[in-house]
Amino acid sequence: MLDDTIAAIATPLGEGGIAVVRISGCRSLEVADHCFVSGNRHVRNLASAASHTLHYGHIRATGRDVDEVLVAVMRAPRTYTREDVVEITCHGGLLPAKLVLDAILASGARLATPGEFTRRAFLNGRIDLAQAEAVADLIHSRTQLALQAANEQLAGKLSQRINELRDQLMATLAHVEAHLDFPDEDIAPDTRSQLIARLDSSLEFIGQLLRTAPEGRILRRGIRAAIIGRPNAGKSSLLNQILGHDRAIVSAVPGTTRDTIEETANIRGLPVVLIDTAGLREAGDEIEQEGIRRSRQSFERADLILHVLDNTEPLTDADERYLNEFSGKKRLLLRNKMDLRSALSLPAGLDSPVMEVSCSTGQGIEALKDAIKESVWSGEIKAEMLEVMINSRHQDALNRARAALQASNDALRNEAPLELAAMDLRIAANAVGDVVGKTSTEDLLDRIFSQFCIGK
Ligand SMILES: Nc1nc2c(ncn2[C@@H]2O[C@H](COP(=O)(O)OP(=O)(O)OP(=O)(O)O)[C@@H](O)[C@H]2O)c(=O)[nH]1
Ligand SMILES: [Mg+2]
Repeated sequence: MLDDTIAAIATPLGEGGIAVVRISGCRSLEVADHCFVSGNRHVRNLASAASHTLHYGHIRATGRDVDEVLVAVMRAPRTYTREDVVEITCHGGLLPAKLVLDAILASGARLATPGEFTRRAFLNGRIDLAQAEAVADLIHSRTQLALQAANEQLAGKLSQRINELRDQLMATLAHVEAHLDFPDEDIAPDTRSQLIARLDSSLEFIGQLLRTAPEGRILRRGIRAAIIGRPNAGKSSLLNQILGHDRAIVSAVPGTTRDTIEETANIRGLPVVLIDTAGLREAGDEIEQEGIRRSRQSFERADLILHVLDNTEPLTDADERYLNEFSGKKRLLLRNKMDLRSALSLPAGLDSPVMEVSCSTGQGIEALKDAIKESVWSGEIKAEMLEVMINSRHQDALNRARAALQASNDALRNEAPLELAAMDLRIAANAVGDVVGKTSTEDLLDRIFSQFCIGK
């Protein structure tokens, strides 16, 4: 596969100032030369150009000029893929980029699959699998905090810790295996306890990595916060207030919001998908009832419930029912309309924090944002772990590693045959290696890189 040359449009499809067509592979220069006409009489062709230089000219296909372009020549190995790379900057818009790509494909390149450039960077050893995943995280990140985490991972902060952990396990394994070679000699008690201590410290480290998983999930996927409450409580007003613009219709008529509305807000660096819902009530027409059914669906999928209560009215039976119904969920209770006279008294012994806000004046909204962040961001991560935020694939691998390591540890403690301890240790080391892709199947790579865009 790696001896063919791939090409794709690397910029988003649509209208724009410029677009870039990227080519990678051992025949990149030859392919580009096939349709490039240099505008500089000192540069005969790209194949003779120095690395990391830029060239003006035209792309020609079937005897006609397709576009006026600038071509970047980057020779292996100092490139994104570690192969020869040519990037053709052409005019933006769908058509110029597409025609340039067609010309390149007609000259002998193959259309790249999603993420194939990054896949090559991985296969050619420029980055490991965790770093490749960080490229996708970086592209998809919606807040600066998420971007920062992606950058740390791309820089290899996670990989470094994983490699250290794996080295540690391999060293312990070597130690255990050394004893296997002399089956007649019993392993000395203090050697045994040293090995156990080593495994304990590896287990502790895996535990620390695993504790970053919830935060990693939040940064990558965001959290879903459903805004609930009875009609007219001010749910849509809350959405608008947090977003900072009038997204949802607000009116004094109960039952205004009928469908669920989803918008992503950046709350203290976390991507939070806010879901405004139809107010919960029994009455209402068919449309409203459908809206309420959808509301209920979104509560079930929510990570956090923002329950809006109307400060100007006493609690109704329905309010109390909802207070009980969602008591098991992570939630914040919002006493809204604090700018008006209070007629609401809340029952004692509620298990959730109560925030006082006014969605008209904005009072209490900043404190609410802090509370939202606090409620989902554990803050339990050790300072030195802030640079790593593992994803669900890493979590799965580390969980496997932990189970195997635990088994190995038990085998040592219970003085079971050393072969057993060694076998589990090897399983653990391999599982840890999976995070950075020390061993990886085509299947796994397909799954990871299919999430990329074409041209990356
Ligand atoms: N004074 C005051 N009025 C508010 C406040 N929040 C909302 N309102 C008013 O309350 C009414 C209902 O607000 P909405 O945001 O539409 O309420 P909702 O919960 O989305 O209502 P439904 O969509 O019908 O379920 C509107 O007239 C708002 O202007 C507040 O903090 N103070
Ligand atoms: Mg509403």
